Amino acid sequence: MQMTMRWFGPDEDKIPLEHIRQVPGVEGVVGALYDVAVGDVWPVDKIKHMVGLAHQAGLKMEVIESVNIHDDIKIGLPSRDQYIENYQQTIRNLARFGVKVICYNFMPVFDWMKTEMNYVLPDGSLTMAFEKKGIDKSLEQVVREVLDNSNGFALPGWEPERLAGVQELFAKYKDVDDKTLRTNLVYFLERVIPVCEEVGVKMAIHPDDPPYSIFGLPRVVKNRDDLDWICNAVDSPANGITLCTGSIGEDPENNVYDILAEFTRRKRIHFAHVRNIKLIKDKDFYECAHPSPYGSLDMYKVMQALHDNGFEGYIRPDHGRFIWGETGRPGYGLYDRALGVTYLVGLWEALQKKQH
Ligand SMILES: [Mn+2]
Repeated sequence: MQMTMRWFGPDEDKIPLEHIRQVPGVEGVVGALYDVAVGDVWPVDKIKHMVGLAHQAGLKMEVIESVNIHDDIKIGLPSRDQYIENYQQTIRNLARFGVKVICYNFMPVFDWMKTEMNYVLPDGSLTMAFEKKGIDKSLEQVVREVLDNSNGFALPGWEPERLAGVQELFAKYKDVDDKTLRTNLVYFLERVIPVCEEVGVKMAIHPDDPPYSIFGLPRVVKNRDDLDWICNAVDSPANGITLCTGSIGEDPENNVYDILAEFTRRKRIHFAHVRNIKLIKDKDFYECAHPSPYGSLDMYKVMQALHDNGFEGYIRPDHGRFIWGETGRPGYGLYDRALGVTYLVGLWEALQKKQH
């Protein structure tokens, strides 16, 4: 297990690497380039600079989150071949600098969806929440509310330029149902997984957030059977999963612990996002503090499923609340994520010592 934290780069993240380095248990940061357009090749010099900054701070950078997939690949347009070629080159470029895992998702239009970016908890801390009534409005309004409440920070996967034409983007997906989206995912994987095998990189698909259809959009990474289907569709260790306990747990039908255990055993979980959520009613939820008593997930059982099945991948606390007066990019303050890290590292230590 290697504990990491997400870092948005020197221009995009107000948290310095030096502070992340001081969080006990953290060995590496999960990076990404935010000044490269989706679909373009990530240039070698930019990768070199970013990885170099992590190394200078005494941190590894072996995971990238995310190299986003161009909409044309998800829709299946003829232009996808050029974008896939670019993606292959990005994989090769990242491998040169020691990157081992690439996290990505295959969700149409939205990378994730929350309806409250600054939801106030009884203790005064702020968090993100999803309530169905919050998406019962026009697409433009939903997009505007998320972007307007980001506290001035760019949000991963929510490029304002791309979402400015949200209606046009939706129109492009009108003929894409679950079946077509699956076919397009396999088309993509069949072309990138051989490159990954060649250069020693593993792809890790993130589950849909939330793991059910919203706005009538297709969804293909929702549950155990979807993950099983993806692993078998291109049967290679390089074709793996970013298991996000929060996203998978947003559907109470999903048994998070069984899914973690099965795919860890099958050696397909290369990266784990470990966070707790509190389900309120009818799948509405908010992101709570990490410890089990605060949420709907038993975090001991989460870590146990990884530990007891031989997990060897990377972990990060997914999101954190804003506490102690901190402000910043929603979900990505330093303090609460650091508390999450130490809690998860503590659970891991207990599991290891119990075994001996
Ligand atoms: Mn996640």
